[in-house]
Amino acid sequence: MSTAAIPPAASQANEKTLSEALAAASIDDSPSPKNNGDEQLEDGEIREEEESDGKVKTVFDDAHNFNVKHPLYSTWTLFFDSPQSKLLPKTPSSAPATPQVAHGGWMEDIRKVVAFDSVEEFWGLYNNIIPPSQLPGKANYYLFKDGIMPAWEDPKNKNGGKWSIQVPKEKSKGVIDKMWLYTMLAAIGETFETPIPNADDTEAPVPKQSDLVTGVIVSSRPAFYRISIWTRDAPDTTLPETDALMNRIVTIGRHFKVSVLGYELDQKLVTGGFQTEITFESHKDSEKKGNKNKIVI
Ligand code: MGP
Repeated sequence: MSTAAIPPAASQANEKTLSEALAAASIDDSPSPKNNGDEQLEDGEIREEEESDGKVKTVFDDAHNFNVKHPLYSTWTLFFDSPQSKLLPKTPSSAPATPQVAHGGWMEDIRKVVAFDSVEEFWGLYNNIIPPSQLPGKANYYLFKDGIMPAWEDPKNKNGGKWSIQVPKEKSKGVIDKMWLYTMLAAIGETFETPIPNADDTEAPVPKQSDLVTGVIVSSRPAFYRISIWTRDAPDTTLPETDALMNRIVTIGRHFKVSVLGYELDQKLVTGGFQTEITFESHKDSEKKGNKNKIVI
């Protein structure tokens, strides 16, 4: 697909936003207090770091000097690329966290913006970056979990696949930002994951829910936007829904369609006269031209 010229205003805004986010990264990249070993938080527990005056300040009390953070279940990293970002000098924070993963140069122009592990940091980031509707013709935001690179080659992605929806650009400018926000919220809130049956019946420390989603992506292209949800496993598409993995993958797709994007389950997706579908394909299949091994909902 060809690369559209970036309007100067968008290009400047893009660069400014990226530098601001990178500046924020130098603060936010510090190791998470919940991982420093001496004090573990339970899931959903709120860390209260009292200041010397002993007062707890939430973000609602003081938008800048709050001392309570609401931890996310996982740490997430936002990455970005655009034709413009490829021209910016590389910085240490843009280096892949797992340089040992061979990705044929794919990661070289993808820049790490910031990692975060709390609700407050997420909103701080969200409020300071340009939304997808303002991105240039060819650009992507990648929001990925726990040091996973947004590349097929990452070990956590290589056996996986993606759900995706593509919507026409001009007709979707008014909705794409919300679609992306709700997708990110569903990801960081872990709402795509499903409970693992019988996990409560065993004493062994088994996970209580699946951990299938590795990341979410929004892509701006000259004619359309695309939102994708990457998973670490991909079922054989010929299997019935009674297969456990197939069932979990289909559940993610339905949750995306109905709860995140707000469509009816059996609704045909037509945006401005353009018919689209929500489809799942494995990364291995998506490399093949004209791949037919897709799940469609
Ligand atoms: P794309 O951007 O995901 O698809 O991949 P799109 O939007 O249909 O195409 P575009 O040309 O408009 O961007 C485009 C190309 O990037 C692929 O055909 C691959 O060559 C390369 N590519 C994409 N991804 C996600 C990867 C990846 O994870 N690893 C590697 N090595 N290459 C990738």
